[in-house]
Amino acid sequence: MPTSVAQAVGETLAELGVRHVFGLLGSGNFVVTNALARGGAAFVASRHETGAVTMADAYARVSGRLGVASVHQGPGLTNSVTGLTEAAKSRTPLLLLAADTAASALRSNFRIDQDGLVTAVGAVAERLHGPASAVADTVRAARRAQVERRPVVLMMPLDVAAATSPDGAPAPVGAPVLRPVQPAPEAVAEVADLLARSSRPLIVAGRGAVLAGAREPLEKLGDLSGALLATSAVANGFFAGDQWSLGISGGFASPIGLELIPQADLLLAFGASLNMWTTRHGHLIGGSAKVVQVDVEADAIGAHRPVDAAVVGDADATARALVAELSRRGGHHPGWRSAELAARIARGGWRDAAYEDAGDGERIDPRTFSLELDRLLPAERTLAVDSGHFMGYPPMYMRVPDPAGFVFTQGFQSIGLGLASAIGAAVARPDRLTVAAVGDGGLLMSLPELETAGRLGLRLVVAVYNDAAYGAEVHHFGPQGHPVDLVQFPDTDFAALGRAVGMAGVTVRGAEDMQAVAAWLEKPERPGLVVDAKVVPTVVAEWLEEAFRGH
Ligand SMILES: Cc1ncc(C[n+]2csc(CCOP(=O)(O)OP(=O)(O)O)c2C)c(N)n1
Ligand SMILES: [Mg+2]
Repeated sequence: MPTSVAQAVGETLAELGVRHVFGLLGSGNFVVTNALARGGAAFVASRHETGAVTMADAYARVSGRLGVASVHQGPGLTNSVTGLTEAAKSRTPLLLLAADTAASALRSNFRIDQDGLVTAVGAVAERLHGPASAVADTVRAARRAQVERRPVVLMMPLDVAAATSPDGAPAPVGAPVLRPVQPAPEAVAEVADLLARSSRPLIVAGRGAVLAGAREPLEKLGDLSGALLATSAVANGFFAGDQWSLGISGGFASPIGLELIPQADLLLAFGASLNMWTTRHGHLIGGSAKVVQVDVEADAIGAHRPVDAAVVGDADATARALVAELSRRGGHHPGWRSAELAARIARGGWRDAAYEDAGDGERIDPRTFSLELDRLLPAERTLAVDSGHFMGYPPMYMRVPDPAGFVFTQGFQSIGLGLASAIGAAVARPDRLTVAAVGDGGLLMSLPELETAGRLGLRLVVAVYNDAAYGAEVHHFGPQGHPVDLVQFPDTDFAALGRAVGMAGVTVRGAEDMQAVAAWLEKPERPGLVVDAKVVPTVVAEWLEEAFRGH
C-alpha cells in the first residue's frame, strides 16, 4: 500500500523523537495519529480537546520535551482554543496537529478560518502545503515550536493528508545545536558595579532560569554577593531547600518574603518578567530599589515595569559570567545574610504561620486541608494547580521538590485547566505522585478528563477545595454588597464521581478524615484518588483581596 501524506507526517514525528501524543481522534486526524503511535509514541486519549492541548502543555513544562497534541478539523480545533491560548501565553513549545478542510471544500460544515483562529490567540499557524513538501513542513513546524518556544498548529488539509506521499520524500535532517546566548561583557560589568554598591540584593528566578538550568550559578552568585533568593510563581521550587530562599515573590509570598522582599535595594530578575503578580502590582519593589532584568529576549526587558539595567542573555550563562566577574574583582560581600536572618527565614513560611482554624466539624479549613496534604503526601510529588480563590493554598502550604514538581497553567487565568495539567504531568513523570489541586468549579468544567485520569490508572490525587461556589466571585462581589447566589451551587459529591470513573473517593470534613487519604497512600485499592474536601467557604485568602485591590 502506498504511504499517504498523513502516514508520512506521523512517521516523521516519530522519527523526530516524539514519545507521547495527546489527542481526540476524528476522521481528519486518525491516520496521522495512528502512524505516530505505530512509530513509537504512546497515544493518550483525552475526552475534550482543550484537555489534550493542556496535557501536552504540562507534559512539555515538566519533561522539557516538545508537547504534541492532535485534533480533528473545525470543532476539534475550536474546542482546543483555551488550552492553546494558555500554551501561547506561557510560551510552551507545543505542536498541535490539526486536520483542516481542503482548500476547495468551500461549503464544508467544518470550514472555518483555522489560521486566523489560532493566530488570534498567539499560536503560530503552519501548514502541509502539498504532498512534496509535507515532510519538510512537519519538520519546520516542530522546530519552530521548539526554537520560538510557542505552540505551532500544523494544519493538515484533508486532500493533502490523503494524497500519496511521493517516493523519496526527504528524510528529516538533524537540526544544529543552538548554544545559549552569552551576555555582553559591558552589561555584566554594569551589574557587577550595581552589586558592589548593594547591601541587600535579591535574586528573583523565573521560568527562564528554570529552562536554562541556572540554579547552581545563581546560588553561587548569591553566595558571592550576599543576596537572598526568590522565584516567580511558575518557577516555584527552583531554590527548594536553600536556606536563603524566600520562596515565591508575589501574591503567594510567605510572611517573611512579604517583609524582606520590599527591603531589597537591588533586585536581579533572571528570566522573570516581573509582571504584576510577581511584584504585587509593584508593591514588593522598594521605592529606591534598583532593578536589573536578565532575559534571552530583548523585547521582554522592561515590558512590565521600568528597569535600571538590562542584560540580554541566557540566565545560566549570565549568572556564570557574573560569578566570574565578581570572583575576578575579589572580595565576598555578606550582603544581608546573617545567622539570625537564616533562622528567621527557616521559620517564616506559611507552614509556620499561626492561624485560627475555622473548621466546624462539617467543613475543613482550607489551610488545614493543605497542611495535612503536605504532611501526608510523599516529598517526590508534582503539584498542578487550577485557578480560583483556593489556588493560593497549595503553593503556600505545600512543598514541591523542584520546578518540574509544580505546574501552574495560569498564563491565561482560565479555570478548568488544572486537572488536564496534572494528567500531562503524571504522564511525563510517572515516578512522582501527582496532585491536582482544583476548585469545585474548575473540576466540573473539566469533568470529562476525570474519566481520562481514571481510565489511564494514573497515580494521581485530585484534591478538590469544594466550597460549592465560584468562591473567587463570591469573595470579590459579596463584600461590595452584591447578592452572590448566582455563583453558589448545591454541593457535588466528588468522591462518588471519582468512584464512577474507577478512582477511589473520600470525603473530608475535618482533619481526622485525612486518615482515609493516609490509608490510600499506604495501600491504594485503586490507582487514583479523589479527595472531596468540603472547605469552610468563609475563609478568604489575603492574596485574593490584595489582587482585587490591585485591579
Ligand atoms: C474559563 C473561565 N471562566 C470563568 C472564569 C472566572 N472565574 C475565575 S475564578 C472562578 C471561580 C472558580 O471556582 P472554583 O473552581 O470552585 O474555585 P473557588 O474560587 O471556589 O476556590 C471563575 C468563574 C475564568 N477565570 N475562567
Ligand atoms: Mg469553589
